[in-house]
Amino acid sequence: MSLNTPAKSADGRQLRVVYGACPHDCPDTCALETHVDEQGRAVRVQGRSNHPVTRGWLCAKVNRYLERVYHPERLLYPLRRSGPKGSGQFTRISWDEAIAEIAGRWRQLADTHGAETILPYSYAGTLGLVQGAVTDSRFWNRLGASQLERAICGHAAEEAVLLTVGGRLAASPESLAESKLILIWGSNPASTAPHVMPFLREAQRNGSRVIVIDPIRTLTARSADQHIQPLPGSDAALALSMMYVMVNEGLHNTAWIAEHTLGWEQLRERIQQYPPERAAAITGLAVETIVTLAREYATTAPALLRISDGINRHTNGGQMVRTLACLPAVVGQYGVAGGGLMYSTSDWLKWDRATVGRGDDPACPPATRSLNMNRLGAILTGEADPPVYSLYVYNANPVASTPNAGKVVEGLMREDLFTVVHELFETDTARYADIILPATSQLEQVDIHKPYGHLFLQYNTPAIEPQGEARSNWDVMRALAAAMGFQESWLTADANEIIDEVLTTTAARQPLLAGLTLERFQAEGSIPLAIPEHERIPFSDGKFRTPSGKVEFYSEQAAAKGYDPMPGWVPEVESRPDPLRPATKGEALPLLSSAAHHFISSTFANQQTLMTKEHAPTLRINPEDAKLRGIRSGQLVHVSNERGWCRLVAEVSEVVRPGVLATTTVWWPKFSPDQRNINWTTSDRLADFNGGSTFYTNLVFVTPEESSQPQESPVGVFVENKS
Ligand SMILES: Nc1nc2c(c(=O)[nH]1)N[C@H]1C(S)=C(S)[C@@H](COP(=O)(O)OP(=O)(O)OC[C@H]3O[C@@H](n4cnc5c(=O)[nH]c(N)nc54)[C@H](O)[C@@H]3O)O[C@H]1N2
Ligand SMILES: Nc1nc2c(c(=O)[nH]1)N[C@H]1C(S)=C(S)[C@@H](COP(=O)(O)OP(=O)(O)OC[C@H]3O[C@@H](n4cnc5c(=O)[nH]c(N)nc54)[C@H](O)[C@@H]3O)O[C@H]1N2
Ligand code: SF4
Ligand SMILES: [Mo]
Repeated sequence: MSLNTPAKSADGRQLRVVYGACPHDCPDTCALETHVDEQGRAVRVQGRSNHPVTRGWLCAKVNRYLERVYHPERLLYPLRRSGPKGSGQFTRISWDEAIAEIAGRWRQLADTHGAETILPYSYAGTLGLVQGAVTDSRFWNRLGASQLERAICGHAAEEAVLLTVGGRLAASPESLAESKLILIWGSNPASTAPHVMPFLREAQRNGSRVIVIDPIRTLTARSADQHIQPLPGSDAALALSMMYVMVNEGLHNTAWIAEHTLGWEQLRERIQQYPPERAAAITGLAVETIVTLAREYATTAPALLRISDGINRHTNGGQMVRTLACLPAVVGQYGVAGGGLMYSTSDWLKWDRATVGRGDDPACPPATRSLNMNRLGAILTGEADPPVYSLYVYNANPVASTPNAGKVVEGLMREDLFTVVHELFETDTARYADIILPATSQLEQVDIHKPYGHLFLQYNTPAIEPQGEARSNWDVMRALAAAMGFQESWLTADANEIIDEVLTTTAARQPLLAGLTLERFQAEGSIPLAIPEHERIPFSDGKFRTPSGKVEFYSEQAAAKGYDPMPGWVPEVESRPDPLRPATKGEALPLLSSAAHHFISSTFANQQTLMTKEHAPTLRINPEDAKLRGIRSGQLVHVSNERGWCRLVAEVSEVVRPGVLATTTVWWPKFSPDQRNINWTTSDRLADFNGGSTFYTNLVFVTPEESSQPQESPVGVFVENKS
């Protein structure tokens, strides 16, 4: 085991300090240090103090990382199902037995039905290069398994940004200090990117105003200078109307638009359809609010627009984000220090794709079909042809986290489906497995992490030995490759060899990696990308990565994909026809199920301390709507639509406006009432762009449970069901 620093004394004990990276799906990608005692036990995980974004502290979740690593319910050995599917009955087996059984089943499937009847399903358990991207591709390409269209999170937003400016480039959050106006639009960094918050506070101290635009009064909204609360799914209309005000008051940046954009005349026409009176009727905001916001945004510089993926999870999410991405161009704020769009830093560096996946290697069969992960339930219950006969799940918990989860369970119950789940815990998904494999935590594995919220790469040195017989994702791939008789060196290489190779091939065409070697990462842990000072503000050279080299208001690429080539607003597929009319008692209302402060998707939602802090799977409902339905705080409510139902604990609250509902996700079904969560109601319909998810386009009926009394401590609801 390699170590980053020699023995160091703390608390009177000799502790080793090991540098690492937070592996979770969070833009902060914190630099970690783990303190390990003489017995090889990790005693502390903390943020590295010399990292300019981590700055020595971790979030409420990862502060509790050791509870996760040493959790009494960690899976320690491979298991084989010994009872009916879903019964949770398993018997311990050896790794050799497990690998031989999986390889045997897959060989048989490949021979009889073709390898594309095998589907790997994974997402955000870890964002590491090796335990994520390489594991997601190499072995599966060699096998010829079905590809997974990884569209559950930000697919529509990514495409929207690419169509408009051609690259996901943003400045590092340190740059917020230079902004004079910051619009945080459909994003909740206080919970989902907490290391942005000190920079936001600094900006406020420097005189910047922070405006949050979110249907929910989130933690971020509460600390802002102004909170604007539009109806969900209406934001494209709001943005177009802001442009209307700017254009009609001459506040737009004509010179910049002329030089750097394509399709302004068409956009002008579109804008004229959105006078503030019309936008007010769509968004539920006052005309005055829209006009003032437009004027402030157009006349304050630098003005930064921050978005994240939350806002894209609607049936009109792609167009919503595309319209927002046009706003900075109308006021000429792209390329300005402290201005522009802060979405993601993902495209500063792209790992060399051919090395990561090896899909072009002659040993690999031709590329297979790609199945959209949002449709998992449908895929398993008849949509796929040929059917999927084996599902291999890792880095994901689909029974908790996919839309229309009831359908996923239905699929997992199929007797002719052979399911393998590689996990740290017996999640609701693992319960339906035929074979469960134990996975390592981040303290037990090697990896390197590319952030999407700042500009440092982080290497992760293992701090402790694997718990029990746990193995990393990649080590399982290597074992499966060997069992399948695949002998390519790129399937036998270990994690460090792969990192070395990917760094080398990527550096050959990416000057940003100059001098960033494996050895340096092993010694230093965290290293900034070598971006020259004058290139640190994206698009400051006026060059956009679109086909025209300009900001594309009009996008030929969008047209070719069958989308509206111009930004625009359409109502969500599920929406109240007249959202300003007070809702009647029996009417379905839109429900947002956004990120919980103490979980990351369903990760951490089995740690008692964090579950207790998160309180309960609640339904936030405005006092007006609650009164009409006879709902009191603490009472169980029945939440349903044609897809399914679940029960939540009511929280009557003004954090939502009348006619809008909210809950936080993702609670484990098995720790929820009736062993089901909100994803029994969410839709597996795809977004307007790129096959994206639509969790937040979800109309539900809410009724109080007749027999349910308000509970002092709703936490009991899930603890009771803990099995
Ligand atoms: N604590 C915590 N951190 C996380 C996660 C987590 O689950 N918990 N998840 C991680 C992952 S996977 C992701 S993708 C990111 C997500 O990070 P965010 O995008 O910040 O999180 P969300 O909660 O999905 O959405 C942000 C906000 O968008 C708002 N929103 C939804 N629809 C609309 C709309 O139509 N209009 C407007 N204006 N606002 C809207 C929601 O009310 C919500 O407050 O966070 C990452 N970090
Ligand atoms: N209703 C609703 N549902 C949502 C969302 C929402 O906002 N609302 N958000 C959606 C979003 S943005 C996302 S990104 C998805 C995320 O969906 P998923 O990617 O399924 O994320 P999690 O549910 O956190 O499950 C990740 C699992 O990976 C496991 N894991 C962690 N590290 C490793 C490892 O190294 N190896 C292996 N084998 N396993 C590991 C964890 O224990 C955990 O159980 O959820 C989506 N679901
Ligand atoms: S989840 Fe985000 S904020 Fe928390 S430690 Fe990881 S990277 Fe940092
Ligand atoms: Mo996500």
